[in-house]
Amino acid sequence: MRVRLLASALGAEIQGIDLSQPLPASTVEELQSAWSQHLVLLFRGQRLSPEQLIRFSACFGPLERHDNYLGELRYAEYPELLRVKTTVVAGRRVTFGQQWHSDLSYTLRPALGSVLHCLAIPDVGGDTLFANMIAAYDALSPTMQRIVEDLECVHDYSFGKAHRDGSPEHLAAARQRNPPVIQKVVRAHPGTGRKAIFVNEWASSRIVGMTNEEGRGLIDFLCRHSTREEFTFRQTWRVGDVLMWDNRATVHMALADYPDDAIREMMRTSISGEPFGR
Ligand code: AKG
Repeated sequence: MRVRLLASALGAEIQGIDLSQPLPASTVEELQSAWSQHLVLLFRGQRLSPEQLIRFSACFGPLERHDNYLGELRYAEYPELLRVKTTVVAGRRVTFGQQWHSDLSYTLRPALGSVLHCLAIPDVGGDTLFANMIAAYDALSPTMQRIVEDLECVHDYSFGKAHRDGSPEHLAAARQRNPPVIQKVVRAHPGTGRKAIFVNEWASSRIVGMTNEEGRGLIDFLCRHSTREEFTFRQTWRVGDVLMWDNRATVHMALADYPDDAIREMMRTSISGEPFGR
């Protein structure tokens, strides 16, 4: 197995592994360790069936069943799989994940990580950005680190742009399925003990115990700060890519910069995480 860095902040390509085959425990251990270190791992040139993607993902923990998602985003036979594709919400085109976010941060069990397999990608555009929230935490001043250390933040699924811009009925249904939850603003990565900012543009709506003006000021600063260019890696997709990200210490965003009629489709699994909110 060879490891090639993809950016200075995070991301590594792993070469020499065929993910369609069952992996020996020693390889899974090596991947775990590379994943903790680089947070995003990319495998090129894979052609996985749904079963193979599920088997590979399950090497890293139990998988989510995506009950929150409906209709065309689901595979009837595979509850562990999500179809990540462009949809229309209330008459508007929505690229799945087009705001910075961390998967399932709006639940009490945010995902440990997710694995995306590229099936179709537009000729132009459709990249995904990732940001390293550990590097972003480390770059805060000691005074700001002390300020955010014990803060808690409300994460609200319906806060996301796709829902806010939808119809009132759509917003009400999203809110009913996902009541807001409270998460710590700083969390330690269980693999390395390093602290990460856990706030994102999609779901972080307010800081517990602060006025809206104070809290929004802080959330907006943390979101802007943590997605500064030097903390990011940009994935330009090829069909057959498999990419896994650590959701506890990164945020990501799909870019909606491709033509309206282009097809962009991925198959995703998410690995269940431990509760760490309140
Ligand atoms: C997600 O699966 O959470 C996404 O944000 C999708 C990312 C992508 O399609 O590039």
